[in-house]
Amino acid sequence: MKAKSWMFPALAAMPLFFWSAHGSAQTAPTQNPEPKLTAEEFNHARQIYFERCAGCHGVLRKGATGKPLTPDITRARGTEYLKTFIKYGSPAGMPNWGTSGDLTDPEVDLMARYIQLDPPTPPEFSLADIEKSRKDIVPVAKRPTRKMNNYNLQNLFSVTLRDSGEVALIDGDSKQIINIVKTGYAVHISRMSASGRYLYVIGRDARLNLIDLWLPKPDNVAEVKIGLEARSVETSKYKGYEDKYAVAGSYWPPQYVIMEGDTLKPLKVVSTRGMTVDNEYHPEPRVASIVASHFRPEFVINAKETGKILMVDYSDLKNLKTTTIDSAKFLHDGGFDSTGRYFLVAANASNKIAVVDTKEDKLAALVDVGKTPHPGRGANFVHPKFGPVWATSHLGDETISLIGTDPINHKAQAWKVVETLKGQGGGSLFIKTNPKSHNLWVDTPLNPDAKLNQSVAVFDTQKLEDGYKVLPIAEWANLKGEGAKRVVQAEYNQAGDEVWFSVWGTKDGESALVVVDDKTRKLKTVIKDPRLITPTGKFNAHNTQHDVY
Ligand code: DHE
Repeated sequence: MKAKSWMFPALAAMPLFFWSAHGSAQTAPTQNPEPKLTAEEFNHARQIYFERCAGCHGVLRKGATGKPLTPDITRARGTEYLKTFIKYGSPAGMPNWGTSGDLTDPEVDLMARYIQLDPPTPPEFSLADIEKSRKDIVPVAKRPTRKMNNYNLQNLFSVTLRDSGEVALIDGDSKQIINIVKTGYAVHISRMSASGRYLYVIGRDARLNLIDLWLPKPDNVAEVKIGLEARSVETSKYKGYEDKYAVAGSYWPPQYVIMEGDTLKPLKVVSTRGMTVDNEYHPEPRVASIVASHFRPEFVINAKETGKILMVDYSDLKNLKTTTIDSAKFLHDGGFDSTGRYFLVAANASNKIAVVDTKEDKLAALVDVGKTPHPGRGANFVHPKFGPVWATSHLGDETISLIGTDPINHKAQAWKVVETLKGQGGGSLFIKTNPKSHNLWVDTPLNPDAKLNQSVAVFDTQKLEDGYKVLPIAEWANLKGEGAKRVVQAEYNQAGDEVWFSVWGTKDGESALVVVDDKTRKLKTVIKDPRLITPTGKFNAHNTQHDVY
């Protein structure tokens, strides 16, 4: 990857002692001495930190999903301690960067030293900067006025190719790759426009791509860089506003951007800096998940560090109205209940799920769950005893919490954990089911035990007392070579009768998609192709467009 502009281009010419001068003012006398890094090492470490660490620990290293890593803490720990943690990970969700093959021993050593230095602060990114970066690849006037291909677009999958900076568009019916589209680095999510025509793809490097699925071969028609680091994008879905606006949230700078849906022209940038739910100022409240309300012309924008949920009314961008809902820290990922009215979002470091009523714009509840909930978008099903529930698994323990979501017919259970299941282990990232299925799939890609991170657990939602079965997904993929083979994120096809898993290999090695027959839980097919480099998230067009999970 190319060096970023905020990577201090003058650094290479600077003497080494320049860096060792930083941070010493905060250093307590009992701490370890500040490690020395060459300019080259510093730049390499900063790049690794951006790609691997910033998401959990924050650009300013104040902590969120991961622990704070400011020099007052890291220098008290010292290089050897930090190296062990980075190399082997922890069952609470810290990946085993060394033993997985993602980082070499010298890189582990480098990172252990780097995080004992003061974090550099990247620059801001204004509306003018965003507009300057925008590319009108196929102007609206030159785009088709009707669908120009024969693909069943509702069953198309957008598959993140994490380390190649691309998405694979795969025809869910034939399992053939339609196109490999260039996108930002380590794409995080893909979202569909309300009409189902446009696909929005956001990279970790905050590059947003707009793909027109009506082209003879679906491809990019516009692109923009909305900041320096980002994870989320969504489009306006309320009646009368279909496909009109897109919104993207950035981790750095901490802000969100509302754009024209078909050109990505930025219209409004709003900072999220401010007070936390504990009334302390936070300089870096990163924008985590964003969803579009079905009940009002609003985006539901989750500010991670402040624990504030912003209901942003997009009906009048000049006189922008926002309802701010206090919940808990640190907000991360989430999804709707089966009716689409309630949004359930993980406040992961608080071990809570916040429930927002998007019809009334109010917090419905804060529900205590297991350690560090990480639902992805969660899983909705009808529990045989307690009625409709939404489920989350956890990064920090092996439990799965089922929360009642029906305040009308099952009032006593609404917004309470009605049952806690025991899964394979901690390190779970995503849980999934489908309205047409009785299977509840729970992955464990961040568990350090290869047996767990290479398989998936599946429950029968109608016979939960039977416990789970384990499917050896990575074994079925039969990948060549050593290294990580993490099984990650189940996603259903449009019909809800097959479920796709990524087997996330190393950048230079083989990866695959494994398709399982949902009814028999048997292997249906393995999709392998040299172009499928490190697949992670998969987004079925129908399920993403209609919030089916
Ligand atoms: Fe994700 C969703 C942030 C690590 C794959 N991830 C999300 C969302 C956020 C987020 C805020 C919700 C977006 C939304 O709904 O609008 N993810 C972060 C991080 O900050 C974190 C912890 C660290 C980082 O550096 O990025 C992180 N995520 C990962 C991974 O390591 C994963 C497994 C692979 C990767 O791409 O790096 C990963 N995240 C995903 C996926 C989703 C996601 C596949 C969407 C799930 C869905 O079903 O909608």
